[in-house]
Amino acid sequence: MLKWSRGPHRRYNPLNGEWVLVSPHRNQRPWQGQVEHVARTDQPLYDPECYLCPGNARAGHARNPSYTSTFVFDNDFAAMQLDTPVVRFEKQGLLVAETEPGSCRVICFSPRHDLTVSQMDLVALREVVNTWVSQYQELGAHPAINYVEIFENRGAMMGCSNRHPHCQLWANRTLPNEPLKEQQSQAAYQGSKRACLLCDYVTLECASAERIVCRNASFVALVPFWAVWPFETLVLPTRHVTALDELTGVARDDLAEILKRLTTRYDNLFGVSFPYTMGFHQRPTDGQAHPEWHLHAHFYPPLLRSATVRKFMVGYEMLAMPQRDTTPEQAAARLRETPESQGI
Ligand code: H2U
Ligand code: ZN
Repeated sequence: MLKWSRGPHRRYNPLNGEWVLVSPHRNQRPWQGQVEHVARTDQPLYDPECYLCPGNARAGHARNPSYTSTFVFDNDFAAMQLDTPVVRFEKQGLLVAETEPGSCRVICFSPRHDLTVSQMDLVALREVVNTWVSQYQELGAHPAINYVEIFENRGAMMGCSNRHPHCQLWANRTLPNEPLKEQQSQAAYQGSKRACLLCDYVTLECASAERIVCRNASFVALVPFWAVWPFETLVLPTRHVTALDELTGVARDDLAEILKRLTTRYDNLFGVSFPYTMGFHQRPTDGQAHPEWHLHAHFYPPLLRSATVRKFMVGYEMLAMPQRDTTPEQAAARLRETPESQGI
């Protein structure tokens, strides 16, 4: 990849079929744009104003129980409702709409208000993994639900409304756009090569190690060859697993472990509680086997070159294609150099 580390080029994302423009020579340009504030601030263990802390009031008349581990509730402002009847509207193929039944939940990771994934212990994180598995199974079993999206927004700049460690789950009837693109790519690859796209990709990446950040017995975290966000990573099981429910007990422990290690590296990279959006992509819950699907998590952190410079998808990126300056190889090397120990 040596000559590719200097000149402008584009890279193909085989998972979603899209291209990204890579311009390594632009890395040194001056920045006079907005400066973000993402300092690490001390949080109380319990915040009486927090709508996710145990025992506190939420919107409407709901009140959280005095939970001691994870806690799941139906989102009080759910974007979809399970009992929505399916109705379609169409005019000349130009005006098309469909009702969308679905369910939205919030999963609190811990009763502690002050923690982040990077700061939680492995026993507590394993409980989060267990909750993800059981929620995926429970909602996925509902006849109206064909896809379960589990995602976490972390930090105000990613639109997260609350510092309490939590994620969201949106489950609905149709495949959302991003999983749909990945479904089509993985099915096409499986059809033509009789192999799993991401199994083959993991094998390629592990052979070169250039973009690997860290790994354990069941998972690898890497900066994908086609990364768009500056420190974007992909967390993948190294053996073929279509969804969270197929992970063995050991692999569930290993998922908790690699998430802690990766998020600690993120925090240490810029010396702040690192903002990001992360989420899982996995087998649709439409009752089909979907052997083409390979479970993975995407991490999309917005920070660019320092803790205060943020990437926005605007201009050329909105109108033409995404672009990045730092190569995925440089980003992987920086993440690899960053220690995994707490409080650096
Ligand atoms: P974010 O931090 O990612 O915005 O998620 C918080 C969610 O919590 C958000 O979807 C919900 C919001 O609708 N919420 C409740 O369900 N009840 C409340 O009392 C406040 C917020
Ligand atoms: Zn709280």
